[in-house]
Amino acid sequence: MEITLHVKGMTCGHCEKAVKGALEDLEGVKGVEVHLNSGRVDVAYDDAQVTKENMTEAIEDQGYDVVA
Ligand SMILES: [Cu+2]
Repeated sequence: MEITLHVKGMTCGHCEKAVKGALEDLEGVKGVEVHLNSGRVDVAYDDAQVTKENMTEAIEDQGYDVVA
């Protein structure tokens, strides 16, 4: 499965790393690509192991907002 999340508040490489790292720490996440300029985050995942809600929580825990 693949999903694109729209994340608000990422401004630099540190933000990118924080979001990418938080997602990669989730069981079932296989790949993360962060597009800093557009705020898009592409995630490849196993939907038997992890949900969009899990990803949203992980990102929000880092201090960023998931807008879609
Ligand atoms: Cu930053």
